[in-house]
Amino acid sequence: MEQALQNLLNENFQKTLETASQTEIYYALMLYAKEKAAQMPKTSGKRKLYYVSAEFLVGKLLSNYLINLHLYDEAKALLARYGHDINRIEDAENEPSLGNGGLGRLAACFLDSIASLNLPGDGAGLNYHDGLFYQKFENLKQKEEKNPWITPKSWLTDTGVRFDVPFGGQSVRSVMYDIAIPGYRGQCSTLHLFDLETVDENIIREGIDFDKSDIAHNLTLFLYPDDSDEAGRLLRIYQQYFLVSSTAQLILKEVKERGGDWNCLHEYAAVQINDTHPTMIIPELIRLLTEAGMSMDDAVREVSLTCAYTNHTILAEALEKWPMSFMRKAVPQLVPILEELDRRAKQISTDPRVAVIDEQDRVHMAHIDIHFGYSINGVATLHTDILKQSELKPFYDLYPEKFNNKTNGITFRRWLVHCNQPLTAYLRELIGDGFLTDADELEKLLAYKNDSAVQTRLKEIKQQAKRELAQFLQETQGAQLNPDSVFDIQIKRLHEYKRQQMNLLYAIYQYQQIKKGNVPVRPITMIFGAKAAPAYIIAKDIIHAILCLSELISHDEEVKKHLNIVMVENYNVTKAEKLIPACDISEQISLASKEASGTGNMKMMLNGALTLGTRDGANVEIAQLVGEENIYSFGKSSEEVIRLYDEHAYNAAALYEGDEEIAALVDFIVDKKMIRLGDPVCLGRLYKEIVGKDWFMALLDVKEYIRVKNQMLADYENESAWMEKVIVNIAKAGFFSSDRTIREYNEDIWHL
Ligand code: 26Q
Repeated sequence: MEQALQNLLNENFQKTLETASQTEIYYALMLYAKEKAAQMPKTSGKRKLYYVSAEFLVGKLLSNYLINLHLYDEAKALLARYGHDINRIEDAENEPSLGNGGLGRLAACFLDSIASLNLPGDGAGLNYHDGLFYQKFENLKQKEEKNPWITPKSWLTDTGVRFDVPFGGQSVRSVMYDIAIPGYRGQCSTLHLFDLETVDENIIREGIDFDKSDIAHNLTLFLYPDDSDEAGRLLRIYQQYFLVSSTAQLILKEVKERGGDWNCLHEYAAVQINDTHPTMIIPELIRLLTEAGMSMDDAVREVSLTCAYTNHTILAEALEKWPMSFMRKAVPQLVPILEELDRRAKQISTDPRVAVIDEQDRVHMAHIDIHFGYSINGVATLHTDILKQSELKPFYDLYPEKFNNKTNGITFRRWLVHCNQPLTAYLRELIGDGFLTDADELEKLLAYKNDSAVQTRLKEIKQQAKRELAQFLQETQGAQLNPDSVFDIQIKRLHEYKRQQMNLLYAIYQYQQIKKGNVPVRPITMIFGAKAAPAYIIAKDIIHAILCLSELISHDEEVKKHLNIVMVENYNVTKAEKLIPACDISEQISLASKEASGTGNMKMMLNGALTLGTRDGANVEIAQLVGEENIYSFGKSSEEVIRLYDEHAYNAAALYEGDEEIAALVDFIVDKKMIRLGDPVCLGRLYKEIVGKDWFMALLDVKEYIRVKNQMLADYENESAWMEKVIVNIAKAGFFSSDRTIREYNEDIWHL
């Protein structure tokens, strides 16, 4: 490695390991790792998987490559000999901002597992130049800025492959870039990222503003452009079609190159549709096959045997339905196919709830997937049950055999080995290396749950991670964290259903208690990390309220000794990797029934945090695995919540008016102390939303939440009892390895 790096530094920068800057060393390592990955074998097999997704939140790649190529320790030692810390070298890498949250990170974990399990499968997505926006805080508010990440030398490789993508009236060209995905002790997969040949970053104006109708230049600039107007919504359709048309052409090209026959496409290809964003791949494949001479019946049958769909949400507003008028404008060539699919669906059932095109002339993307795909899965047991029993019940009655559950997972290579090296090293010392390829071996740790030496050492590893996080947040945003306080962390996209606002009410509760002289036994650090969609007003108001309270406390000498509120700027994968090892209390407090699975809950458990959670998503499975005594559950059940919605029986105003304690918390949002610091319009709007509507029922669970969180804080003081629970949580996390999830996808759906 040493000689190779010297050569690369010399060729590219006329430098040596002695003279190169950290950035130059990063580039040399990148080129070296890229070359090594290119030499890895690629799995082949008759049937190949295409995982199609609008998001791939891969995170920084250097360490991930080095770990999976088994070069990490060598690189670290080599750099140390030249006076460099590998972590500082990694700082030079930009994080690709190709995703937004759980669904995108899941896709990245899945690619890692597919490659590590030697399955023939690649990912297909878009090469957004500015990705998800960069979040800045200005005047205690979120401000969006562009987030460029591509540099002249990067992990991307231009494959030379080009496709024409026809839109109504014009045609654009896609360029296929590849990123290699090396598996751990496995082979190498590929992430194909399609870019627009004529993309032009110069059309971006102030912030993230640009001409949304200029599709010949804007298609691959941003992930989820603001879709609050028609031009923005049309752009989303253009983007989706650009992705699926390129992918469909790639699939057919590869099948042909491998000597396959399009007439039995499903024997050569499996397409996993990651939420409804790539759904148009179904009509697009049918269009391409019929244009090549296949009959409509044959094309529909083959495509239906090829495509499978994963549902990630039951929130009505996230279930995509597009007006047919948009489709006629953006993708007129698909319209006859969509109408044909609608006719066929109506032959199967006349129930309007399962129509492809509804009475208002809107096309329901999920309905296409279910009628014309061979599998539909939810992402946690509870979520799949809700899909079957309520959300998609009419479909379950039609096609019970298509429904299946695949509880999400995470790759331990990134979420343990990479992000928590001290914990990994200690686990290897205790239970050997086996857990790195067989995650269930973590259960060997159970033998040590009462071993005080092990508890002490694990506690020390946690303390070290907390000190490192404190230092990082000091350096990056000037925050002062006390590593001896409890670290209570909620990191995820900002959404009302995830209830950051309920956590804010807890912060207000603590603030008021301290003001009354009831100080907590130990200082508490409440950490938030979240981006709000640019057009999601209330979500931005919640961020503003959190920042106002944080500001208020930071100037209050009396309170700040006991309570510190920190909102991490621009929360992303890189920051998650620093936050997760430092977490004591993992906040998983969504309104029951609304969080399909959650994956942060799994990452924090694996890194020795205890969950404070509702009985929602994968929290339910965590509770089953660790036992009720090793998790802090609270809140109304999903059945109760679903009943409240069905019967329109939830009344936030009544809860507010009938309970002085609740009222005191909510009122504080518009207290003079807050108004003096913040924007009265935003704070007033949030107050009104909670009192008048509270669609995600924060007031329903807030009192029990406060009680259980206080119990948790009290329990934290009993170190050995706490650490025993921590050990059980780490030991039981093996189930949540994405290797297990991917094995299940392959056995039940893909059959590769
Ligand atoms: C839809 C229509 C218009 C504009 C945007 C969208 C849109 C964009 C992104 C809808 C949904 C998403 C992302 C969803 C997501 O990340 N879901 C999460 O998926 C995780 C992986 O399965 C789960 O763990 C989380 O529970 C779920 O919230």
